[in-house]
Amino acid sequence: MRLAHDPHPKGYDVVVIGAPYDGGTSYRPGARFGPQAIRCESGLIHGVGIDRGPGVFDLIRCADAGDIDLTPFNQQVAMATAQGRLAGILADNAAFLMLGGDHSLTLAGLRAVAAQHGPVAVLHLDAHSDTNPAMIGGEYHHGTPFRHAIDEGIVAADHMVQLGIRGHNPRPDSLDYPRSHGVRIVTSDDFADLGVTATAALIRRTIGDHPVYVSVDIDVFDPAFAPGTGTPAPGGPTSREILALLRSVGDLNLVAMDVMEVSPLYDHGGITSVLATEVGAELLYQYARLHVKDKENN
Ligand SMILES: [Mn+2]
Repeated sequence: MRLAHDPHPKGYDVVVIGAPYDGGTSYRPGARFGPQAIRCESGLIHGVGIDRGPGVFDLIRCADAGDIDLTPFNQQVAMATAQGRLAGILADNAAFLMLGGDHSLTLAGLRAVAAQHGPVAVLHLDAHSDTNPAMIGGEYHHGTPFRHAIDEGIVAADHMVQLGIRGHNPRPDSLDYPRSHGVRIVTSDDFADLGVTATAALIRRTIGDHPVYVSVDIDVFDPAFAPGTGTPAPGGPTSREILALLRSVGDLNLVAMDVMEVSPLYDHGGITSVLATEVGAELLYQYARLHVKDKENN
């Protein structure tokens, strides 16, 4: 997005930061190359949208902090590094937008955010609930971050919405865990039935004014729109539907955002990275909308 590179950001509204890591991936690898592909395609974005008034970068201060220096050899070290770096960002700035990287790192993001804000509400857009138990000997992988977050008490599960869930699960009872903890699951079919407006209202009702972490797994989109990802799931929403829904999240109290699971190795013509950059831009717009509204109220 042509943002200035600032490796030691201080005083920004949102710091964009890459998390090049795919050690938690269970199927297709390559998400470690997500941040560089998203950045490459993000040159398209000027931060000024049609009929949207002032440009987003005229409303809020943003910087690109570069990538977190993540070892590919030790998952515990990588997780701790990510958490430390994101906590440092939050100590000196208002919010971050992390570009992944596989979804295991969202647990690091949630830990950093909870240390700052207490247990947070979550809006999680994904084909998968990511609340699985340990699998193939791995306790922490990209199918588990929200289970650990619930277990650790760092999210307010009864103010959590998972949207776009569909496809195949490792076990028949895979969704029992989140549902039994109060998580509101809106499947891909539910979303198609409800439509954008009613779904946005449901999200607003469930999350309320709680500080909220918005996590977007790019595989929430149908693979026709986002083939470049680790675990694609056919039968998902279109880019127009999800982007329309995201235009409502500025009604929420956003404190952190991420766009995860872009694997350029499986992409075609950069369409997944282009979409990821659009999602990131929309989240920045929504953060700006919230921020300007707050300024007007104060
Ligand atoms: Mn997923």
